[in-house]
Amino acid sequence: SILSSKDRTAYHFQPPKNWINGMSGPMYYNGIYHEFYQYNPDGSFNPNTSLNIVWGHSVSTDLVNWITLEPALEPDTPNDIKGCWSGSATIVSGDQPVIIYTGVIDIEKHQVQNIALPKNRSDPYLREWTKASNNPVIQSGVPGLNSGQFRDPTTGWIGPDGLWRIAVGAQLNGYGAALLYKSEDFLNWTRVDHPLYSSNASIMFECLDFFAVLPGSNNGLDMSSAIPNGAKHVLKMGMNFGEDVYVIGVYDLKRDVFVPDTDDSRLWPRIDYGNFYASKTFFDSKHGRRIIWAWTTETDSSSDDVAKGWAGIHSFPRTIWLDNDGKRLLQWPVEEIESLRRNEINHQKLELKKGDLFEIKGIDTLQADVEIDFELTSIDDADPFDPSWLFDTEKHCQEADASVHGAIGPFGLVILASDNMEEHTVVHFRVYKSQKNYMILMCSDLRRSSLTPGLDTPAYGGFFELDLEKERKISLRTLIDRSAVESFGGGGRVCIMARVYPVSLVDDDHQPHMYAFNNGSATVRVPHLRAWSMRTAQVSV
Ligand code: DQQ
Repeated sequence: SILSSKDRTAYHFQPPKNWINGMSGPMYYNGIYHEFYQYNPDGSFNPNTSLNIVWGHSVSTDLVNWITLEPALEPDTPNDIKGCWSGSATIVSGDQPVIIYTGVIDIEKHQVQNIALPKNRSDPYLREWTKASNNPVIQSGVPGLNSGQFRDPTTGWIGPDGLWRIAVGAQLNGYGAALLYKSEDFLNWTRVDHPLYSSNASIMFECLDFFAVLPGSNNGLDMSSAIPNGAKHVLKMGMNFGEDVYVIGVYDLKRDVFVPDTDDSRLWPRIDYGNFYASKTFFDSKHGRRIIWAWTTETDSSSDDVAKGWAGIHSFPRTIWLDNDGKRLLQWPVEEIESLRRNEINHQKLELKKGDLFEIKGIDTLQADVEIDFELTSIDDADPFDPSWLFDTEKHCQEADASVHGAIGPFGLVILASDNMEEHTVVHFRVYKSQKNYMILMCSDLRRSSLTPGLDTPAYGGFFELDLEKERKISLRTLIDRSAVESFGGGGRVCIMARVYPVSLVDDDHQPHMYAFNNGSATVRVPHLRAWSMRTAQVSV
């Protein structure tokens, strides 16, 4: 794959060098966005053996351009000597940022929770953090709790009793649990005798997140303040050490428990159906929105990563909110990304018959933002949908690639394509008729994305529901950023982040091709197609 620095992404977050993994404590405070991240100061390899993970720290005023600072937390006390693992930031009483994070205390990786406070709150970049004298503020010591699986405390939230609460991911009696703790001062914590939620759907919950949402409103809610009536709550869990799944439900304030709308974990949607894990949200009080972003791994070899000197990026920050029907979260790149757009191209009223390819020219096809609407000419002969397909969405994208004709679809984008199409990545839709509505399958198929052997090149997939009787339009937005392809289907109902390493892109003056295509029997119209070149952001100044 590409070993030169050329394949650094142009506008996705990554530090100047070395390995990063999950998010930690993202927050907005006093005009500055803070990105903290799991960072390996020793190189671009996975630190799970070196056990020397620090909290890398970068700051921004626009979520697009970032300044790299010195690490905020380093393993330098008995309470975190073997790693400063993930955690969260909470703005307490309106102006006091507090970090609560997991410390690894020995080579067996036993975990405790610690507090850190800014050394000097008048430093706009909050460069230095002081660890609380009463650390560890939370220890395992619970019957049935595996103290090696006890981490990633959430941002705190206030209950009607004025007490702070946080949840800590754990393995309790062999299964995933969100353990609940309460505090008056955010410094001294006591455990609540029951979990906020637990489930046998996973043996552990990593990187928990718990936040309130209002159906149909894309304004975020601040968990440091009282939550309006009618709000739903979302519990996000890192399941089976690799999938960020979310559950919409009700937070029962009296019993202090989370009650999911559905307990069937096979129906719990993923935040993103691609390479996206250890995500965190935070409330952005500047714009009144909730923002989510996640860790996206490399999918080339670890020797490639050592050679190129960096490994791991973060997805582009997305606004996240609850759909009108209260059944799905929607996500969309924060609008600040549009500051990177230049030389727009625009096509209207295209028509794509079966087998048609429409080449999209005139933009930088290596660093692009593409928005395309597909309008269906007919929906009557859609293939039938089987609800069991929801239990393994990737299978359907693997079984039927873009060459397999369906009644309606596949149609979508072919991107990062070499001249002879030997290398290409496909993002496409297929339309199915279900009992009471239409189900759309979105695939991001990486199987032909690179000629380099040994890469992880799946065909990611996710379903979303659309009422095509009301509107026969399916939208797609794809952010192309060299080795990152981030797609948003149906206005953000399904999101798929992916990594690709096409070798034909090594010589930069060679622009890959981009096409809109239709391989379904039914003709598809494209009322709007807009695309932009994307400038390179100042990501690690
Ligand atoms: N990575 C962190 C943990 C978290 C895991 C350690 C998620 O805190 O559970 O780097 O990938």
